[in-house]
Amino acid sequence: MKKIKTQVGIIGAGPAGLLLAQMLYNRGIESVILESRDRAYVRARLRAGVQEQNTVDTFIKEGVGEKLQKNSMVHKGIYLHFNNEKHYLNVEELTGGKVVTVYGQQQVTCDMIDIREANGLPLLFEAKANKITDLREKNSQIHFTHEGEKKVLECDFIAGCDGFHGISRKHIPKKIQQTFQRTFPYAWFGILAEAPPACHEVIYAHSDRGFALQSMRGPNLSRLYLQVPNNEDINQWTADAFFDEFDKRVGAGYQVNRGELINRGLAPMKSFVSEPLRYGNLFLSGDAAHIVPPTGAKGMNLAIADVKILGEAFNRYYKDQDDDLLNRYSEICLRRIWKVERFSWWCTTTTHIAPRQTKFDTKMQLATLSYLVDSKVGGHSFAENYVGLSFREQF
Ligand code: FAS
Ligand code: PHB
Repeated sequence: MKKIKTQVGIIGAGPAGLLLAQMLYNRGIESVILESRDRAYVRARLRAGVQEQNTVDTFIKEGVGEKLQKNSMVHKGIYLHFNNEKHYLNVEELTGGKVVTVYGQQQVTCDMIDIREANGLPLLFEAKANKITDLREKNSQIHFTHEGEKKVLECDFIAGCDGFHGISRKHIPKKIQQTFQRTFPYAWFGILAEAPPACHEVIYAHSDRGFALQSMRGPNLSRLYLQVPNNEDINQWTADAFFDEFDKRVGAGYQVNRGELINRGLAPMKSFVSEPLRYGNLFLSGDAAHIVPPTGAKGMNLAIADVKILGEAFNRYYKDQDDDLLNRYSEICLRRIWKVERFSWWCTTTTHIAPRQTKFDTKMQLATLSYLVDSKVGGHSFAENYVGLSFREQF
């Protein structure tokens, strides 16, 4: 069986795996990325849109932010629509200058793939990791299938960046693993429409008909979401039915710009955390370790925050033979992960209408939203989470 060796074996070419590989390359550490899907599939995935300042700064610092700097949109605030009113939360003012950036996960994924391949670095597509062994030995092994052959990647460390449905989390022994989860009784029906967004910044809309969100992927691309039941048949919807419903939910005089639907998808909503993030030579990052409902725009940002710490931990190990940050990796990440899980859960339960929700529940949601817009403290609390919490230590 063919065996290849490297220092860090990375499972998954999503934002976590690709950024980690770039960070290691910048610090002279070898890695190989194994990605089960083909190149076209990975490059076509839409997903996240809003990036925290920490995420943008990290992409730029690691040399993958050039196109982001040219083509992204900076947002200084958000709109909250409720009770058929529209309110602006000036996030920049509330946080003393911090903003968010809209640049799709798809775009940043393609940028990192292009740079990885331009540098001639190993990124194996259609390479499915099947098993991980020897996690408590000096060298660990990833057993994978590639080009119809069974192969082994031998490495010092393994980064499980293989997302929620990957294999790496399953290699943490049940006797030390704890998982926590909540599945929400609704999902997001998301579309991409060839039409300029009617509002230049993101709109979060609470309505008795359900939640709606207006975002974008460029000056002429609207990214729109509607809360729907988990089992919604999204193919039954015509474009006009979607746009009509969207206008009703956003309200306050808003009129969506209509255009051709070029993508539609149904995203389930779940909160999930698996502790710890490490077992022996295996380190989990991103969706492999945690999932948040997309309402707070945190999924990819949390993945990047994990990797920023893991990349620095590997750097200190190989450069200074210092394994302290590797040993503290799980504890440091979980401290931030749980705060972001809370924010994402709170954003979701405050803005979405649950089945059998009572009138009192709805009044509590409206009072919370009203508090955000009427109170500087309430607005600041939302804003500091939205732009991205700072780390307790600097990395
Ligand atoms: P990813 O899931 O992106 O990447 C994991 C990679 O590992 C995949 O490419 C997968 O093919 C690969 N893999 C899996 N098993 C493997 C194996 N055995 N061998 C090799 N490779 C393997 N976040 C937001 O902030 N806003 C949003 O609007 C939003 N919308 C989303 C919609 C959907 C449908 C989904 C699923 C997620 C969404 N997210 C959103 C969250 C999303 O952006 C994730 O947080 C982000 O992709 C996490 O990145 P990674 O941890 O790299 O995992
Ligand atoms: C998106 O653009 O996909 C997006 C924006 C804001 C969110 C969630 C998703 O809160």
